[in-house]
Amino acid sequence: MKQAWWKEAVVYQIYPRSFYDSNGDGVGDLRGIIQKLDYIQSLGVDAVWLNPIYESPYDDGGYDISNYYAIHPEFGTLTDFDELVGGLHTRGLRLIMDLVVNHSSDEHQWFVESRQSKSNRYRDYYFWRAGKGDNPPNNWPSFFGGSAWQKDEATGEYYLHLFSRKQPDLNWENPALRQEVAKLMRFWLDKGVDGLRLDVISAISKRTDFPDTDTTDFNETIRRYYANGPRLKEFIAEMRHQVWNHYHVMTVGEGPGITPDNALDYLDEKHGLDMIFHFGHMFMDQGPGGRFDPIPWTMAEFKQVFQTWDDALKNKGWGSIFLGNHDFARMVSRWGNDREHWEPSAKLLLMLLLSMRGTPFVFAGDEIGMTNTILHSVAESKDIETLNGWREAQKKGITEREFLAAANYAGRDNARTPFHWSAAPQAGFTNGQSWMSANPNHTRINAAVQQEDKHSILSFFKQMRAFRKAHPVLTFGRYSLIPGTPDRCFGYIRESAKEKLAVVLNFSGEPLTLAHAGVPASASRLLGNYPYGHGETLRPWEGVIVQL
Ligand code: TEU
Ligand code: CA
Repeated sequence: MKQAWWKEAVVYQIYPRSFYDSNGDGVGDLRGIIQKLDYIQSLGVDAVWLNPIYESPYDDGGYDISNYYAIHPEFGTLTDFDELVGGLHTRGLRLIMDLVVNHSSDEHQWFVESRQSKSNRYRDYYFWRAGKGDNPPNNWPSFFGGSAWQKDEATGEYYLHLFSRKQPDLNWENPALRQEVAKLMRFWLDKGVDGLRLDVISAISKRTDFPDTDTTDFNETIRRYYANGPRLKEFIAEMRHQVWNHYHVMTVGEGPGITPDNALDYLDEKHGLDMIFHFGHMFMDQGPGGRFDPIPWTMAEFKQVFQTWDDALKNKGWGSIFLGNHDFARMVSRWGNDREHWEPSAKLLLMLLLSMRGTPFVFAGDEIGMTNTILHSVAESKDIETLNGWREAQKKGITEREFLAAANYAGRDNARTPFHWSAAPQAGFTNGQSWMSANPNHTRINAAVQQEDKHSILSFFKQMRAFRKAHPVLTFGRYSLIPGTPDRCFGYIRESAKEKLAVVLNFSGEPLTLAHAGVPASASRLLGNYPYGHGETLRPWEGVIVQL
């Protein structure tokens, strides 16, 4: 297994709009990140992934880019960007940019032209099809509700948008478009960007005959119709050969629809991606209706996802490990216990994240145990997925109370509230009027109070990050689940020629013994998430790492 910086890195994901506002306009910005570089460095992380910062009408949190060569004015300027890159690099930190090239904004010049006429030179930068009578070209649903096709009056044809109507899908069949993408990638790589997180890269190759989906299970539709298209490997290889191989750039592809069986098709350090984000955990509690159709998840499934993906990638390719990001509920609320066991369960999840094989991606705020928020009405939501989801729910007679329960459990607003810097008003995120209300619990949960507490979640995160660095077995060692343990016990072995550790995590409020995981009580304990005491019995949400 070849060494590489991104295999040993811990990546810190920042949602710029909610991280820190330096100029009092209520919106996080690049200068705000620059002012927090010492905090970021103090975490012991190695790279920062920024969600999109390009010019955008912000219909979908910046994932609708209207100019790939400019910084969104609310976030700052290209000069600010260069200063941020310099600030990161002088601290030995790397920068991963989020690139959205499955679709653009409908306000991008290419689409403004494309929609004007069927003969416009940019017409084929997007997918245009005639309808079937008064119906769209096929029955594909959008991720954001309704049809994935929008009729455009100017030419009477429909254009494809897997996401919002303001996010028309780019036509990668068109070599001219692929050259445009290569060019914009080079622009950012020439500015010193060290990595690219490629948004929905699994969907860039379309089945251009656009067959109807034959299932109502949305994630099944993604897997069989939107992702894994006929030329996906070819398009990725073209970018690898034409662009990425000419830079020391890491590429991580966001891959909804990629499965353990086909992941290796896309992972290849010469012809493919370096890493992917898979969605084994993320879609586990989504019913056939997708995000707002939540179903219960089980620990058996949760553990199995790790096993399945480790089996898929252990000999070739490299995994990424994440339990939350800007698209999902806060991990301590979703997988832990953000009520009576908030602190130990937040630490336990960080212990899991940082003791798995693969590159951990930590979402800003999870290092201090930020929790889900509560929308009291759908109108409070800032997320098109939730707002559109409510529009669709109403058509099915679902009440606002029922929909809010699903949105407060699984909605993306949970992950996008301002970062909790302190107990000050608006969590110290801004001294203006924040674009999104801070979670009221910032008075209790914030970086300032945790910086001073050696037993805080923040302090534990730094300790755990240092522990991972001191024990390469956690990065490169073999992973094997300890079988036959009670569901609430997630125990696994990390093993190399030099070291063998057992990680035993009590995913419950019930006591557990090391014997449940087949670990001798005499095993020497190297690290735990409880500040005091330890012994044979693991307390609620207690995690330990022992030497075997
Ligand atoms: O998300 C793509 C996606 O497939 C899912 O990961 C995610 O659940 C999404 O919210 C739809 O439910 C990427 C970005 O991470 C997301 O923020 C964007 O909204 C989306 O692409 C479109 O660019
Ligand atoms: Ca600002």
